Amino acid sequence: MAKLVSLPEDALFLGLDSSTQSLKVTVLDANLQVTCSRAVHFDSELSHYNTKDGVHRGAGGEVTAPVLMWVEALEAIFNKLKSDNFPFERVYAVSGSGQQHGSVYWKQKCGSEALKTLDSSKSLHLQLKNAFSIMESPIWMDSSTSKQCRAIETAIGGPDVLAQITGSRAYERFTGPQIKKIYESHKHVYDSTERISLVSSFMASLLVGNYAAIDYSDGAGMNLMDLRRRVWSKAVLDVTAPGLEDKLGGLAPSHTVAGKLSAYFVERYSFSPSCIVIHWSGDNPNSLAGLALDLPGDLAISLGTSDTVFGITSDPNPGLEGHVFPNPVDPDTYMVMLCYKNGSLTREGVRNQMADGSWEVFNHKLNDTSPLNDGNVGFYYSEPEIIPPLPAGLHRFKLTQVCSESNGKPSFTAETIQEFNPSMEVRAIVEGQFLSMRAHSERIGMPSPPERVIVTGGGSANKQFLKMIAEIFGCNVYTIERTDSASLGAALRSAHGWVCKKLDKFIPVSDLFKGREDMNAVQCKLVAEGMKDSLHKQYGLFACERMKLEKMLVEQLKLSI
Ligand code: XUL
Repeated sequence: MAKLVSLPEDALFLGLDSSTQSLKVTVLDANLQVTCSRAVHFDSELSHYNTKDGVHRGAGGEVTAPVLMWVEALEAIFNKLKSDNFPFERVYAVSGSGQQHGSVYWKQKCGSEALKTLDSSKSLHLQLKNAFSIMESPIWMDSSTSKQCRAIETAIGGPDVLAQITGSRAYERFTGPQIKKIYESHKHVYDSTERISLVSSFMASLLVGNYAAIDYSDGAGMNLMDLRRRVWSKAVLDVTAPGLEDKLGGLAPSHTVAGKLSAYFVERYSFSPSCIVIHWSGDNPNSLAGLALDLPGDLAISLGTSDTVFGITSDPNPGLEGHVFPNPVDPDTYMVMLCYKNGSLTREGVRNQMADGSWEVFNHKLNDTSPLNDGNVGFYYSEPEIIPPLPAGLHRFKLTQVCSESNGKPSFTAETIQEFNPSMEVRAIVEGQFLSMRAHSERIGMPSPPERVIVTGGGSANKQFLKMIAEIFGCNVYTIERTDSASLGAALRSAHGWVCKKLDKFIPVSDLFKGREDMNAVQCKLVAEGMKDSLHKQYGLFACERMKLEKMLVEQLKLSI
C-alpha cells in the first residue's frame, strides 16, 4: 500500500484561473476533493470594461484585455468567497493559471512601489491604476506581430534555430514578438517599463505584493527562454529588444514558492499570515496537471472548437510545429503541445453536409467503412490551419499500397480524388485528424505508442471517436469529466508546492495522488482498449504517407512548414 502524503486535516488549497473570459477559483480540501468553486465573468460582471468575450479587438489583428479588469476580478472573486463565509484562514497555499502568452507592463517607479504599499482598507484596482505603462495588455489572440516574428527568426538563424533554443518557432501571440512590437512602435512606453509580467506572474505579483518571477513552463511560451538551460537566452533577447533581461526579472521552477501572501489579502480577507503563494503558470501547463498527466508517455487530446494535444516526454524534439514547455509538475520532463485550428466546427461541417446534421447518422456512416478507409485520406480545413500551415480548403487522395520495394518496406502511390461518398468522407475527416495528431505528436517527441491517452472536450462524448483513437494510437483511452482542468490543476499545484516546501525537497506530484484514487483529477474512466497490433502498425504507415502528402500540399501552396 503506497504511503499517503499527509496534508493538515483542516487545510484548503486554492487554484485560480485567470482565463480569457473569466476568473475562476477551485478549492481543494486535505483529501484533494473539490469543496467549492466560483467564477467572475468579465463581460457580464465587469461590464464597465466593455469587453466582448473578455477582450478588445483592434485594427490589424490586435487583441488586448484591460489589465485593471483582471485586478478587479481578483477582488471580486475574493469578495464572493467572503460573502459565502469562506474560511480564508484555512488556506495553506494559493496558486493559479493564466491565459498563456499575454503580457503586463509595470511602470517605472510606480509598479513595485504600488504593490509594496497597498492599503488593505482600500480597493486594489484603485490603488494600482497608475502602476502600468500599458493599460491594454496584448493577449494570446493577437495576430499583429508577423513582421516581428520573421525578423526574430531571421536574426537568430532561422525558425528551426529559434525552436531548438526556445521550444517553439516565432508565433504572433508569443510574448517576445509582442514585446518587440511595443519596443519598435512605442519606444518611450517600452523605456518607461520597469517589469514585464505574464498574466500568470502578474496575478502572482498581486498576491505576494511584489514582482513574482516567471515560472519555467509559462516562460517557455515567450520565445525568449532557453528551454533546456532554463535561463533567458541572451542571443534571443538581443534580437528582441534592448535592456530586456532587466525588465523580465527572474525565472523559477513552477512548483516553488513565489512568496508569502501579502498583508493586503491577509488583513482584508483574514487569510492566515503563513499562507504561501506557489508560482502561477499558464493554462495549458495547469490543465496538464489538472488531468493528472504525470508520467512520460501520458497524452491528452482535447476535442473542442480547436483541438489540442498535449503530453509528457523526457525527450522532446522542438521543431517547426507545436510547442515544448517544461513540465510544470516535474522539472525533469517536458510538456509538448499541438494546437489545431480545425476541430469540432470542421467535424460538424462534414456532419451537416454528409450526415443530415446528426451524429447518429455520422456514426452509422463511420461503421459502414472499415479502418484505413480503403486508402481514402482527406485534409479538411474550413479555417486556415496551423498544423500544417495551410489555407482553408479540402484535399482528398487515394493511397494504394504497391509491391514491396527492394528494401522490403511497403510503399504507396497517391492519386488525387475529387469526391468521396458520404461514408468515406465521414471516416476520412476523423481518421485524418487523429492520424495527424499521432504523426505530429511522434515527431515532436512523444513515444509510440503513448502509455495512455486521456480525451476531454465535447468530442469525447462520441464513443466511435474514442475507439478510433485507441486503434490509431495503439493504447488504452480514458475520459475525464471535468471542464475546469486549469483551475483544478492550479489547486493541485498549490497543494503540491506546499508539500515540496514543507519537505524542503521536490516530490513527484503522483505521490500526492497515492491513496487518494477517488479524487476528481485522477478519476479517469477507461473507455476504449487499444493495442500495439497490426492495425496500429498499418495506421503508422498511413500516418507517414499522410505526412508526405501534407508536406507536398504545403510546398504546392508555397507556404513554408
Ligand atoms: C496556447 C494558447 C491558448 C491560450 C488560451 O499556446 O495560445 O491555448 O493559452 O488561454
